[in-house]
Amino acid sequence: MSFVQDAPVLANQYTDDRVLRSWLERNLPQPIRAAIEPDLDELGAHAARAWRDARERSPATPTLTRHDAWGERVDRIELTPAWRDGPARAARYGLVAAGHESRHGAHARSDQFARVYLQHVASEFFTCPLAMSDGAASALEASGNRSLVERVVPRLLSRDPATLWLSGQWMTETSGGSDVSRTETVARQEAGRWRLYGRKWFTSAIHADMALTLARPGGAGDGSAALALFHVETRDARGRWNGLRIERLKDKLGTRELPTAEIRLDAALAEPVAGLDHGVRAIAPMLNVTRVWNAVCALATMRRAIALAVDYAHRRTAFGVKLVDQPLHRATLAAMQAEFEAAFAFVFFVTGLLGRVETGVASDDERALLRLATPLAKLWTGKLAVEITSEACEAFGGAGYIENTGLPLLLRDAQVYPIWEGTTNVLALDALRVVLERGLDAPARALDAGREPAGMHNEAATTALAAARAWLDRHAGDRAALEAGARGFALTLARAIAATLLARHAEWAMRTTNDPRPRAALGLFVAHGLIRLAESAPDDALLLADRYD
Ligand code: MFK
Repeated sequence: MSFVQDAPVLANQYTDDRVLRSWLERNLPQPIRAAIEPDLDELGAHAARAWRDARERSPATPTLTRHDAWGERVDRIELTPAWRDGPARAARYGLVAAGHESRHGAHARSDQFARVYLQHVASEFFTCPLAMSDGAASALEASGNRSLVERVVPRLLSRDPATLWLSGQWMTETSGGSDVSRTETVARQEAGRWRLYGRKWFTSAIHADMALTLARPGGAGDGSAALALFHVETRDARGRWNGLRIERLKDKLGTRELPTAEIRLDAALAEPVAGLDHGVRAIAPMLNVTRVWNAVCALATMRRAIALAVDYAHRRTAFGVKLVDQPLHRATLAAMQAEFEAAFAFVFFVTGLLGRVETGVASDDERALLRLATPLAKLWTGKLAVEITSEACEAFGGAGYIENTGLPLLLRDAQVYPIWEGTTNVLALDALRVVLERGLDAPARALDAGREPAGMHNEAATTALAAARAWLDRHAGDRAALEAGARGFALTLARAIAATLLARHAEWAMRTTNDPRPRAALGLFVAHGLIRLAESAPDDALLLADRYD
């Protein structure tokens, strides 16, 4: 009989994840850990089961039925099995609620995002509507609109699937994904009520109960300051769509379980959230929360890819030895793990910071660090998830290119992280703007606070931060050069911050548990280089082609 290769196996993704466990041990007080550990253990076991069961199942996608048998327009969406379970699991584990509840104080966000990190891949991106619901709750709370907060937020934060609401975030139109200032949707006041007219081009999770969306009140001028933020409930009291039609579901590279739709708004009843202008400012708290989700979910995908590749390396033999004993393969896996551990240290630090800011215990410096660190975490981890899932597919050879191994899915899904919630370049420009307006001193002070000596690796981070500052000074006043180099600048800041945080964790791990692995990860991460600064703008001639003359 010919040889049959063992498939990779996932262990319980909580008990098997030393990086998560060690971070929680250092950063969460023991009583909180004890309280949440049973849930984390269940989520980790579910992740392992879901991976095993997925092997037996062909991938499912949602379907849209536009008309019923008699021709009536119904726009009915059938969700996939994991999505039908989504609300119950979200409510049971408080995947949104835990981040807003007071019992764990400033640790609420870290508790929540540990849950999200464990549930994300198994949820088949049900985390997307959860992220938007979480962001909507934050934006509504920040808006000061008491009646909306009282009516809607308890539903978004519900721990009962019967009352849980999901939210969408409808920003993108054909005229602009990054540049929402060209939004064409208009809001008109008719018989004292606001109604929306227009087309939204990407609406993730259209089956949600509500959405926050941007529209231009009739008579308002051009540009983004004239946009207003509206709350829309997607269905009326009888369960019919509220003035919206689903034109089609999107045919996407990945996240195929997600019902992403093009919709037409035709007299959709809506309610202004925070006045009739400055809608981008009003939705910004939502963006910042969903960007943290994006970073956490990108990390979860990296962790899944590495866990599978490492398990396989222990099962697969080539040239007479296990892959894990092949020096180059081993080095490749270690390099992936090192980048992942640094990203983990950064992203979970951000979750802690978000919790501190939201519960009012953060200093002004910490607020400044959170504003900068959020786009940095999102942009870096989005790119890294694509790199690591691509490398993981390769670690399986041809099997990594075969659909029903479940491996290509990781790569296709990962490609969404750098795109949605702001592309890498949009976020790099956001980070640059924050630094130009507010400087780097306050974030650097916040990062330094509580610093433990961590030897030469902290020196590498300090050198990288100094190089980033010098780059800023060198290009001061040269807008084009600053923008052209914004991505390298942002990546340098992200890597320097990550090295600082991982160094701190590595010191702790050695001191308290004699665990050398975080230090080894740090050494490799630093060896990959922290500085990504681009010293000169690309030559304009590179992009010239005769047909553009
Ligand atoms: C599994 C994980 C799931 C994650 C969820 C996935 C769901 C996917 C759904 C989507 O992808 S929805 C589409 C998301 N779209 C974007 O993220 C848009 C990307 N584009 C940007 O972020 C642009 O930079 C932006 C739209 C914000 C630019 O708009 P404008 O019109 O040029 O506004 P401007 O002048 O930059 O900002 C307006 C105000 O908002 C300013 O404040 P002031 O009015 O007080 O001056 C800004 O400071 C403020 N602002 C902008 N971004 C902010 C912010 N404030 C705080 N934080 C921010 N991030």
